[in-house]
Amino acid sequence: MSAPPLERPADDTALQAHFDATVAAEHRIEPRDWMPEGYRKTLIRQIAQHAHSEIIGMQPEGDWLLAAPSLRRKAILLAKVQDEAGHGLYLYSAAETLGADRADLTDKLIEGRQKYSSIFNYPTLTYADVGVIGWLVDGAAICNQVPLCRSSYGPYARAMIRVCKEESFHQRQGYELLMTMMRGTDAQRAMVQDAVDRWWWPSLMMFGPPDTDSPNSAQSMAWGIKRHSNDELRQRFVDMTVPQAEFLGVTLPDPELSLDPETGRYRFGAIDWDELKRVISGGGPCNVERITRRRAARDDNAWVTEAATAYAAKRTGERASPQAGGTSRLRGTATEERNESGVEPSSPEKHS
Ligand code: BYC
Repeated sequence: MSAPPLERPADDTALQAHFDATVAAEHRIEPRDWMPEGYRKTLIRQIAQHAHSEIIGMQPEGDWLLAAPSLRRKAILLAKVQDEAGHGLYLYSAAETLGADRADLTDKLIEGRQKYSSIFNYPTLTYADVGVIGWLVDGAAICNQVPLCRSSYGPYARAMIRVCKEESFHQRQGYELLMTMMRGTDAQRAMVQDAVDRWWWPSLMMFGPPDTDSPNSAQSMAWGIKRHSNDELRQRFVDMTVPQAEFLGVTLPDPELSLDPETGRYRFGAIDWDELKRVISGGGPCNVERITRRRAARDDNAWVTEAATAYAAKRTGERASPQAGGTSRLRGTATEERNESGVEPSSPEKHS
């Protein structure tokens, strides 16, 4: 819920006070509302990174689409990878409500001026990796993103609700795939264990640096953008995942993992923060490959963007002058859809 807008123009102090009160009351900041410049910039930074992660995140699993072991597995994986594309699109749209330009964000990603999640710089070596990404990577994403459904910025929070529903399906399909493989042959069980060994530590790094070394957390939490610290979310993920690993029958590659009887939470070993820094700054096993492919997708498909932009401009012109000839069928279709649903045909609400 958004706080009622100010009734008359106010100076910056009054606007800041209204913003602070809105955040403190757990109401939502909406695109029309005044917001501090730092809040806008932080949101664009985080939402853009999040969107880039979804789009780059299609690559490691997408590599297996042509080699899925059955038609059923292929259909599931195709649906998942398409979902990630959809998540990227909601998130770029949310960033646009803050004044960002989608093409500019993509350029910044490709030029290394914006980040994407470290986790997608690791290779997918066997089909067990598809299952482990669903279980661990989407599991970590759920831990991180469910609290973002309560983020103070309305468009981001609302996008997260749908994203989390789909991530939940992603996690389940991953776990179901792993359960199937664990009931299979020794070779299949070994593949699962090998994938768990390779993805466990990178999954813990997804939550970001430790709280003591996280420059953005304090301000983001004060603004209600982030709801929990990196370490708290990482701990929740470990607590959630250890019993799932036991049920699956795999060993998590951490000899220090043990239940603390006093807190009921799991203690775990030291994370290699140098590895996270290296991967974030371009030195992971697949950074070059991921960005090269993203650049090729942008350049090879520029004609689609140009055609879509020209078509959208044409439609806008038609709406502005309804007497223009030759397009009544398209206009009529749009009007009928709007009348039936009460929203614009292109509005995401229509499909939710
Ligand atoms: N990787 O001050 P901190 C998915 C950066 S995709 C790379 O703690 P913050 C899926 C951080 O950006 C979902 N960079 O930052 C898709 C900052 O750099 P800048 C991905 C990282 O923002 C396909 C610096 O390190 N999820 O689920 O307070 C298939 C200092 O960090 C990482 C999201 O994007 C990292 N792991 O907190 C399957 C969630 N960690 O920007 C699945 C939304 C830190 O100052 N994002 N950095 O240059 C967030 O919740 C927060 O941005 C983070 C970082 C927790 C990631």
